[in-house]
Amino acid sequence: MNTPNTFQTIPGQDDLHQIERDLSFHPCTNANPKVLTREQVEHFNRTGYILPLRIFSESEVAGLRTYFDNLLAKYMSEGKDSYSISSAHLRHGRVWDVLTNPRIVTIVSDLLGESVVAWGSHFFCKMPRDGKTVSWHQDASYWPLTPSKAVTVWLAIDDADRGNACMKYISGTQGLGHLTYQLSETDESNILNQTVPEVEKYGAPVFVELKAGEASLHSDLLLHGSDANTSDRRRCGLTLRYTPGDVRAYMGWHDKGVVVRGETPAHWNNRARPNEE
Ligand SMILES: O=C(O)CCC(=O)C(=O)O
Repeated sequence: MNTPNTFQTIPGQDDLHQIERDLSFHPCTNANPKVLTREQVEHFNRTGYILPLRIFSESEVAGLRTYFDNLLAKYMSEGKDSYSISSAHLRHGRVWDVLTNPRIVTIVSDLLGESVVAWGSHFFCKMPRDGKTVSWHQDASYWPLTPSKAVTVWLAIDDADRGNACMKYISGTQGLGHLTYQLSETDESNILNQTVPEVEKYGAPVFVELKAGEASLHSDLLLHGSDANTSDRRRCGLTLRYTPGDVRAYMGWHDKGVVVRGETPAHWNNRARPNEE
């Protein structure tokens, strides 16, 4: 069977509007997490995020960074930009390995349960002074998935801090349901296409400062974004997306799935590791 390796990063508004989605927050009910503490689980339920989590040592992440440097050079030599490496686990074995890494999967399973499908891997690589922003948004608003139970692990490939435009969250907004957004204006230089306006009314931003090899974890309903990188330092993060097996995917997205915990749910594909590094 031929399975696709490329998917639209940003599905069309008309297609999304045709899907009936439950976009409400589903708190984690796991009273006996294996690697997270109960306080971290409670923090996730209250704020919509957990950070920082050390995943890879400095030397491990240095190896991953060298791999990414080469991958990026290859994509750029083909005329693509530094945000274009998306659904990378379907083409690159090394990314599939990170997506399925047991250290990450055990953390995510503490939140999502004993049936978990990994389905997304996208490098958000802000080059020095590239001028691009990620406007305030909720991930679930973009995704043809229901119910909205996905979590993202944002793995720092480079150190990320306020100086080179780390991500920023607004705590607690995962509990507000699907927020009204507008389509982004061109002058926002948004990598995506939705903007939730007037976010100040929901609280002050939390800056997601991470050392390379650390990760943050956020709910698909948490408001987040990032400013333009005005520094001379690159800021790359690899987003890894996970969903419990009872979540339904539309627009063919079930085909991106890799089952990382439990049996293969009837609805999802379970993609094998690609040979290409
Ligand atoms: O890396 C960023 O600046 C934004 C990432 C993001 O929007 C996401 O993880 O959903």
